[in-house]
Amino acid sequence: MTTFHVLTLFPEMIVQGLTPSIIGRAAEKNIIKLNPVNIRDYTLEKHGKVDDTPYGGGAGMLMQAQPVYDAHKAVSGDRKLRTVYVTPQGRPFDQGLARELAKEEELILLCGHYEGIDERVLEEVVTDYVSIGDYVLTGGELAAMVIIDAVARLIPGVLGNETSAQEESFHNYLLEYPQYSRPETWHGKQVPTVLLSGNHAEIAKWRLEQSKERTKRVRPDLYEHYEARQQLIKRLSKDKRNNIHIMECLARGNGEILYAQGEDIAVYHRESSTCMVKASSPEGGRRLLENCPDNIGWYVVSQEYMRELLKELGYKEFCECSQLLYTRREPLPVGHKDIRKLGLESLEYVCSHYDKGSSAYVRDRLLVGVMYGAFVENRLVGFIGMHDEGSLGMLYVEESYRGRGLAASLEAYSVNRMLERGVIPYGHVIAGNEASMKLQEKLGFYQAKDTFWWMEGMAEML
Ligand code: 4FN
Repeated sequence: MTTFHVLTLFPEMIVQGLTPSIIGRAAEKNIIKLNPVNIRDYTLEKHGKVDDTPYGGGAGMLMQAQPVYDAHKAVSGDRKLRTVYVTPQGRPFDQGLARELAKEEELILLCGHYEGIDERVLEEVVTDYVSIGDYVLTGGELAAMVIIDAVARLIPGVLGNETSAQEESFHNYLLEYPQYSRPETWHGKQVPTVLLSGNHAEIAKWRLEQSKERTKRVRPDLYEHYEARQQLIKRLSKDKRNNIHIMECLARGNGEILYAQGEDIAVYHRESSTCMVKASSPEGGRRLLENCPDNIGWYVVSQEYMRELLKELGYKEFCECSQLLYTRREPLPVGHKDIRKLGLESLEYVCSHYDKGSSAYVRDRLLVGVMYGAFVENRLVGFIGMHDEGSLGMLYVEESYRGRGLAASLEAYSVNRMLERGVIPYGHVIAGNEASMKLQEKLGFYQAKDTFWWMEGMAEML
């Protein structure tokens, strides 16, 4: 459970601001915890004073170091917790930083008042300086609440399975298209006819055009990134089978271009700390790696020399695999009828049959709502899931239920769900798993020519 500690002079503001919202409901359900801490409770001054005038003169008052330090100590003890000071002098808050903060088990947010806080205590307790934008506020509480709202909704389970934040990331960093609801005519204004046509392809096309037009007009900075990603996708599509993992990462809107020089390309999927790399030569590959941050948890490479270069950097070969993709648009027939989306109640079952990931990872996949199970006589006997970076995997069917097409049904079922969301299903099959290769072939997946390697960083890189 993620805990948000908020050090503030106005704890009731945090409570009242967040309790009625979805975030408050998640706290009620113990998915997250809100812990507002009143800094004033920690002052050693007998009248409860927490502020004083600044040395060197100037207008207003400053929050003193002692109460802030002791409030922080009371929360953190001897632990080194990530501590965010919300301040106009901070790094601009954005969705990327929200995703990063959502990975923490515990966060401390420190809110300033008056003219701010004595610099000396900031030096000792703060790990991150974060700003929500350029305007003058009377206190940091609203900024802290903005951050909590944006971070908490990314925590699996906060929004519930149906509207998971993961699925929304398919927005691709474009602004929303205009939306309409009943009535069809209001103030003489007609709902655009295409939306009444029932033609889903036409509707999707219209919405994308509207999104692009709006983004280009009001946020040219966002649009530029979108265009760069689209262009790279187009270049990669010349060798779709070998590049689909990179293309899908970009197309789903959560791939960051770290490097793109000619045929040397590195795309980073931050949530899973996975960097997908395509190099055209050892020299190009070396230059590419020099331009990647050194704390990347995983690399996916498809050249032997890249594998070797990464070994030199301390990465270990995690697995060798083939890449497979499903390029058709038609859904696959699903033979087995009882396939259901799995929730947390299946955590133990999945963990006991899936040894490639931690139980925290499986829990996350279940909460995000991307795991499906096959049931026989109401008993779970196998499962499949989508990995955090977007590939299909974690396929398992109990020994005594094999040979009756359950694996094919599970995979067909998840392929169909992915097609509904407009993404191209692809996956990695570990070298030597002939049974899985046969299944992929039977379902109509194509195999990429290259061999792929997942390279794992050392634990201390993460
Ligand atoms: N604000 C600016 C320049 C100088 C001061 C401020 C200002 C609250 C304690 C900080 C403001 C804006 C975004 C925290 C603004 C934020 C705050 C934030 C904030 C009282 C001192 C103060 C940016 C206009 C040039 C007051 C601008 N994100 N001082 O607002 O805490 O997190």
